[in-house]
Amino acid sequence: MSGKPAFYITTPIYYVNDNPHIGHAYTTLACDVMARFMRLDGHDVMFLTGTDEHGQKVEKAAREAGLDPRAFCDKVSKNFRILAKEWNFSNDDFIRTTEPRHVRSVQALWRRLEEAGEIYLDHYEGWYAVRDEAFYAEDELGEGPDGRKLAPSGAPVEWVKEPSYFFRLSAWRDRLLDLYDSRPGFIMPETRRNEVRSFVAGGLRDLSISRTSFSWGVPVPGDPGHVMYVWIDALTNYITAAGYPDEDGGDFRRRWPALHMVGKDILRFHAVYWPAFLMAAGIEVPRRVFAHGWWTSEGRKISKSLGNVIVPSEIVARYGLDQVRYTLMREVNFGNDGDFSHRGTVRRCNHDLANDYGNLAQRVLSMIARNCGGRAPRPGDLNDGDRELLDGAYGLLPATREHIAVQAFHLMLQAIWGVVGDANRYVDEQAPWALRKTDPARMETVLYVLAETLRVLALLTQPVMPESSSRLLDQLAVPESERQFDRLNADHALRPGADLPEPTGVFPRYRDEEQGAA
Ligand code: ME8
Repeated sequence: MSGKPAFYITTPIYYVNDNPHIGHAYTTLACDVMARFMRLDGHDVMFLTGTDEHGQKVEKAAREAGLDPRAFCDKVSKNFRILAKEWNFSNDDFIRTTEPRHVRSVQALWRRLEEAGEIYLDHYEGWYAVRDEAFYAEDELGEGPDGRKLAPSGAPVEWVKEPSYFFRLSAWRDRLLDLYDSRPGFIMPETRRNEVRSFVAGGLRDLSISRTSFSWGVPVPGDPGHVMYVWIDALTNYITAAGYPDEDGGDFRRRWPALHMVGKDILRFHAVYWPAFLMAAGIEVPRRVFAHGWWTSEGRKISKSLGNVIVPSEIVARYGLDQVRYTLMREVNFGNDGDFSHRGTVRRCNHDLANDYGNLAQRVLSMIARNCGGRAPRPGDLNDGDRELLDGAYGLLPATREHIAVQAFHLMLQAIWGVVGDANRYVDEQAPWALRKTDPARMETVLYVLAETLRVLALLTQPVMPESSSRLLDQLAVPESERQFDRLNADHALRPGADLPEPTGVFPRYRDEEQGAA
């Protein structure tokens, strides 16, 4: 067993009623960046994603596709695996709720809750939205233009009346409030925490956790006429993948608890139901639930009917993978809503990547190739300006760590780009091309300082842009074994005189034929 601190991060498991779109890619990307950062920073990371395959919504989608639910799930789940490959996601596991390991786990959790007296059999009568897989109270509903009742999400609801097992959620109100109050970082961002807190403070109803009117789900232990409510099934995936129900053997105690990254639409399930289930079963609650914002496309809600669904593989083909990864992580303050637009993406590709970062690298590496015989420059004594740039670069590790610890991906990138800007100003001020004739020794020092700054930058951009950063590090002859964050200091600085390969550009400009480059 490794002595490194463990870190476990999860994406929601996605419904297989639909193919992956930008929203799914976004959540998983945020987790991937976090997982990559923590791995590079010496943690023993587990990063989980997967698919949510049971319930009425999936059963209905399968029927509409003319397929048996299992065959349908196999087919769509595969598309999420393909997405993970296409987007270079580094997930360590991919869970499907139809797998035997999960069925065993969720039945074990159910039994645990039953033994603890947290489950009772009764009748459910009320509103249900299949699209949300959620129960709603009368006072939560609105009305559509045709007078039909709608859930707050806009999903149609239907009246359901059937026998059902219930979880004693109402009894957990005060303990949930204590949890939110004693651990302010449990739900983030803070505005979302306040929303959840007031929802819970308003009182909780017991939760219906089984259904009898369809069969595509995990059978309730001892009463197979019922299948479990899809959310108790789905949420349990997070402990299944950590090894539950083997709590004492295996990795469970080391892995669990996790940081759950979710969209704001499913915060209530993660921040209310899930910790209540866990506390009731005597299992530790998650480390944190972070709810990020919602993407629109060119200012409009993304929906199939508007025909503006953003297909992850299409934007990658158009702008480049690392370009899209960077744009999504930079364009929006993580936690807020954002708009994905062609203009915005081109601006990020051309301005931040091609001009600022790419051009810096290209200028420095090609000056080194031309003027230092293809070797890393040999520095003389450093002056204050040289040291200032390098100190700024080395200071990025503590700064980015702080941002990552609160999932502020945009601030992490802003901090890194602060040093990119400093380095560009330094090149202009120092004008190494002029020093070539007047003071070649000083030119070598300046180019060395820049190359070392680039090494630091390329190490730090790895979590967001793994492929491009790796190409930059190759051009600086940094071996794969020296790309961990413990190398982000002067003790591991670029070796003067090291052979460097021929430089090539890493961030091409995006040229828009119709609209001209932005
Ligand atoms: O809710 N902007 O699955 P789901 C940002 N199976 N993120 C978006 C988005 C958008 N426009 N659209 C979707 C489920 N997402 C359940 C989860 S977990 C135990 C079970 C992302 O396929 C966001 O993360 O409907 C949202 O929470 C998730 O996709 C919903 O995926």
